[in-house]
Amino acid sequence: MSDCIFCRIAAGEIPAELVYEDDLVLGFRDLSPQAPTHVLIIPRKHIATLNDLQPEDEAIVGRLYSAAAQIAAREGLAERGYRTLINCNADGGQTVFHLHLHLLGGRQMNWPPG
Ligand code: DGP
Repeated sequence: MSDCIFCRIAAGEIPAELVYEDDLVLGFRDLSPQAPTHVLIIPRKHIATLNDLQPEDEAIVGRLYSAAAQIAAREGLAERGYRTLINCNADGGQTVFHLHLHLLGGRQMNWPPG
């Protein structure tokens, strides 16, 4: 989608600091990091929210998580731990309507989240 900022990052039209790329997903550093490591992992395919997932997208969701684990290992977070999360719609705090998995690490995470 031409008016989607994450589609434009995936297309290379907007710069981002890429940390991971494969045939289904890519990972790049968040513009406004909330932790020492804050990476967004997105599908190449435009899926607006978690509500819009179709049965045929299940492989993409699996890949989002396996990419997150690989990035966490590369960033030295695996043993200490890290958090992954997907915000959905207004109450979930979603601001960019292209599905993305947040990977946060490098500090102690709080629970419950805000
Ligand atoms: P969410 O609130 O879950 O929709 O998270 C959207 C995240 O996207 C937020 O942490 C800031 C980040 N973000 C927004 N625009 C850009 C951008 O142009 N580049 C990058 N790298 N991150 C962005």
